[in-house]
Amino acid sequence: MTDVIDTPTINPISTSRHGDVMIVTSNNPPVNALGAAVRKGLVAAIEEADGDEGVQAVVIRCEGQTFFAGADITEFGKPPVMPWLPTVVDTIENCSKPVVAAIHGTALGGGLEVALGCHYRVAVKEAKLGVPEVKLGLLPGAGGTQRLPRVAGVQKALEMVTSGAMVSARDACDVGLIDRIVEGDLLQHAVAYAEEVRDVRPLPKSSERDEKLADARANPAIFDEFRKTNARKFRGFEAPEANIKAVEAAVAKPYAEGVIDERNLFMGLMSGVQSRAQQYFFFAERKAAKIEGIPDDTKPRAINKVGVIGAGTMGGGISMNFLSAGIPVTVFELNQEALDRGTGVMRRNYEATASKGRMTGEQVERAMDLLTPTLEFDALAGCDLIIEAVFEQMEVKKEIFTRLDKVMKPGAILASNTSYLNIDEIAAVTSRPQDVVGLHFFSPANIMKLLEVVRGAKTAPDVLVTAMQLAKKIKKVAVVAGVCHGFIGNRMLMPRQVEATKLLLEGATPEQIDRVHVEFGMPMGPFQMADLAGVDIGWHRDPTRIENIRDALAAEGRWGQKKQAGFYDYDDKRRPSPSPRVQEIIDDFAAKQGVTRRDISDEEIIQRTLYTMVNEGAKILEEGMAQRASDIDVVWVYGYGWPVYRGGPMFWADTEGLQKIVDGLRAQRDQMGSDFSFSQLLLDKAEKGEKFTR
Ligand code: 3H9
Repeated sequence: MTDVIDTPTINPISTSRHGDVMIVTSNNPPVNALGAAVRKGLVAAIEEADGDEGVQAVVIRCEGQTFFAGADITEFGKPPVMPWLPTVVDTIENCSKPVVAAIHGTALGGGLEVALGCHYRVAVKEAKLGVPEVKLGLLPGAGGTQRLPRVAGVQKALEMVTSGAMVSARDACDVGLIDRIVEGDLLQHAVAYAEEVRDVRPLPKSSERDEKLADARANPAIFDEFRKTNARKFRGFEAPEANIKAVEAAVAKPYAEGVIDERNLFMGLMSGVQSRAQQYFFFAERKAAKIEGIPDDTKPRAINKVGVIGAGTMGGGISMNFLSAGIPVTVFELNQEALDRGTGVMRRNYEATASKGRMTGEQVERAMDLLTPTLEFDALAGCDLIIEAVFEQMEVKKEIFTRLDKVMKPGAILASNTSYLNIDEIAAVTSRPQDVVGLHFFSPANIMKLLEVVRGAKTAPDVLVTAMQLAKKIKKVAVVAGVCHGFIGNRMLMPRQVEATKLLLEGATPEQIDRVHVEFGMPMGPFQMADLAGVDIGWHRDPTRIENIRDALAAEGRWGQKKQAGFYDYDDKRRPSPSPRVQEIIDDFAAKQGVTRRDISDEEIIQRTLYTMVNEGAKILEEGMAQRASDIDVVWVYGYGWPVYRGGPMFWADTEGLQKIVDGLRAQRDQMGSDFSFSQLLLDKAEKGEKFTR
């Protein structure tokens, strides 16, 4: 590795004086990432303060929306530019004058490490602090894993480094991460604080403290307990374990040795495919919000009131998103019983959240107060956005949209939560197709982060912009999809299901196929998913028409978990076990179709189920149904739990090698008689040695 000495032209770091306090200000929009110029400027500023007798203390602060949001992720993978962040943090800590961090917005990753290098930290009460490196497949690599446990304690540090979650200024203050919370003018308070501590010597250095390590030194078993408690959460990820090891080193070794372990662990993660996948995904998620072909200055429509048609599982979950964001919702149902049931479920869901301490009773009431249940269709008229969430039947949807067209005020957005149906056909029954859009929420809609925004042929640009901005407001990640059967996510699910079912006939069991998917990192396999969603979903409801295994199960009432029988048998606690009856059904079909059963390898299961998905993803891309390959990955990570450390199906395809995928698919088609068509884009890219993602 060669070091590059950078000579930035614009210095984002400026200094000024307030009496004998030097104020060091970073102005590096949008998030004050600690890029090379910032790092260089910080070191220069500290050296200036050190060398100037007129300076008695230093305040480090940031302009704009936030304190430093961490290392500049766009620099990762490029040749390192001096000075390194660890050097910057050490320089700050070794300053001969007290340095105070003045924190607003978020102090994240390297940003929090800079704050930990400072001798004191003051923050506004709205500030949040965290070390989200684990979400990028990394660890805090600028001394953070060594200083954090010394300042906040080992248990808190373990929680923070392995979850990446932010803590509030109040919590941070409670554990000693923040010295003072201030209200009003942050800079003024920080300068006053600096004046108070200007003569304190020796200066408190995070790296030299070890009183908070004592408990863990006396009881090193806490690390294995922590691993055990969180084993499920960390399954498949490399970074949490490396983070734990680094904190373990902080406890077991002197600081100078601990940082060497930290560096080695950091470099190990950085060179691995998981962190590459997770960094890729960080940008994929942000790119998804950008809509191609729409002018940047397109203004969103105001959404102050939302209407939801249907108070069932979907409608209720959708409503909760808006209520939680403080947006009033009118929910419509056909009869009082359904309405009461729906509102009851919403209240119980909120109360369950409150009982886990994630909401206060007051917040529950505030959310529920924003809900207006109604049996009057006309009561929806004043809403700015209507989301229809009734059954997946085109005729029903058309009828609703015809009524909406008559009732709704001009400019209202009319959305359907359909998961498969043609938005253009629905829009065509209205006189305002430009106002119609698909908003496909994923179940449970109040929890799942994904929102597919389905762009109809006539959907107006400002409707799309509104949908994307609203998604952010209700804490969803939105991806634009084109009109096609199943849009992005469900469309790719179909070939996977077809292939998984064929594998059953050829000799695999539901247990084997599901296990292979879970080992791959999915939260559940295709048959566990079918049992959870309902084997009867999409069933033609004619018990005499048995054309496949699913029909046979549905005809026998094996509708999945809800009936305690589906692809698995379930006990009273919904614990699954392999079903002899299902095996009989599979054997019967295999015999009827003359399929010779054989041993199926785990590798074959991965190839056949996932390669066909990739092929479908490539078709979606070539047809323009997704704007970019990374959008497909966002859909799969947030909508179906694809393991983020594998980036998403398209990123994974690139790591697998597109030629290998094409060869695998060819073998599948020739030997197994699989009857899919190839994506030309996949064939072309494989031939040219290209990738879907960068
Ligand atoms: C680290 O620190 C490693 C060290 O421990 C060790 C080093 C040796 N770099 O999210 P937004 C961009 S690892 C570069 O939409 P928000 C982002 O791509 C780092 N760019 O805003 C977007 O660009 P665009 C640990 C970054 O208000 C724009 O800023 N830190 C970075 O919803 C706005 O972002 C993290 O992981 C970055 N670090 O949320 C923090 N961060 O406009 C990551 C953002 O072109 N950042 N950008 O699409 C965040 O969590 C959120 O951005 C934040 C603001 C909460 C700060």
